[in-house]
Amino acid sequence: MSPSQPSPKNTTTTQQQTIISAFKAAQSKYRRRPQSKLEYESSRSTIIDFSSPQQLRENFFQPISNGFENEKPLSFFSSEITHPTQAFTLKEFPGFLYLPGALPLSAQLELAYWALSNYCELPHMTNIDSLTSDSKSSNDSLPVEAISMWEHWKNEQSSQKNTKNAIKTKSKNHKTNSRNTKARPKTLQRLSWSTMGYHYDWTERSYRDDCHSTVPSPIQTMSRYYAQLYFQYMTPNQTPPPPFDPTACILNYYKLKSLMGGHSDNLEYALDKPVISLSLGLPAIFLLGGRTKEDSPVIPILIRPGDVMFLGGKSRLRYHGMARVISLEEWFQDWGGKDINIEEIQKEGKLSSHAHTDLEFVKLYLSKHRMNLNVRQVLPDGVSSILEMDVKDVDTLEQRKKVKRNVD
Ligand SMILES: O=C(O)CCC(=O)C(=O)O
Repeated sequence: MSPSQPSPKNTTTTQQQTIISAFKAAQSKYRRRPQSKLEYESSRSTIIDFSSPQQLRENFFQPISNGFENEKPLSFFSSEITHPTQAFTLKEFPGFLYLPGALPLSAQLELAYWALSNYCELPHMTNIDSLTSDSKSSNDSLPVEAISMWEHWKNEQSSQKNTKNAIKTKSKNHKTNSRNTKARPKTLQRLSWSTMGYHYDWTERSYRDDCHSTVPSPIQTMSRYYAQLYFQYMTPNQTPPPPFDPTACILNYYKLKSLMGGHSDNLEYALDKPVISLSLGLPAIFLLGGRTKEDSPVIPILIRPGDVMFLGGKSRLRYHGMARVISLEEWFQDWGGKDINIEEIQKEGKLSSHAHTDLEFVKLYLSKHRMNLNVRQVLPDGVSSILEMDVKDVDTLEQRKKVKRNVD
């Protein structure tokens, strides 16, 4: 799925009665920012916050431990990822695993830097590339981007900071240019997703053998590490833990008003492997439901930056989506969010030199956006092409196509 702006309600009307799916109802409820202190308190008490021990309801949460604390940390650029100190499952949702704050701040900043400067550029595909290629036939004058979206955005931010007049002139020129040439530059403002590895075909809702780039090796290494942790927690008797081949990765870039409609990640063929999801930047209210959009309960979860979540096992195909991105102001005021202390990060020296130089800009972007990176294994172990899979697995494919139609 890709982040989108709000759309009209998807409802079914029968004899003057409006039926809204359980998922849609939860989405409407949690999309709204509470308007009063009372409303806020009552909404907050229903949202699961894995970082807030007073909110953990015994019958719901299951803290799990595997005594990994002393294992060797994973090197991630100049940063280090250590074993998480806390892990939770939800009793009613077997196969679901949540590691609050697993990704240290330096690794979050490093990942955000690469997500902005590299993982949204060719050969990876973005929402903008797909729009651009659609419109290419009707508009040959589309500009070839000379600089990356990241460089462009940084330049823009610097000039906005330096002179107000410059902004006015620039945006005036920009408007005139846009009108004259119909050119819509590839900018971070328009970016909502990027795919690495198997590129997801959003129209066909499928992966294709002939359409992929290489998943960057830091993402491969990190997701293999987390997949191993997942299996160690969830199936501790299985030694060694099953392999995980990170062959598809979707990076979502959310603006404050973005949401993600309910869906099930049902297009991969390796459904015995979890989807690994890492979040950066602004927090959000994530919704986790049942096998279809009609199923209850639909659980709202507060996802904080640095949290790592897994949908695997019996929860692999659960319906899920993202109701609301929480603003920085609300995050600091109501949820105990803390400002990123740049000096402290710099002193730690745990960022690659590239990310270090751009730290202020990464922080600025993260103060207004959320990013979510989710990694999947597309094909079962030992299978090397989708073609092979389709022939072998026609029934499953047919079933999947049926399931697809359930998606909002
Ligand atoms: O942003 C999120 O947390 C969810 C992303 C997601 O569900 C997806 O990309 O399929």
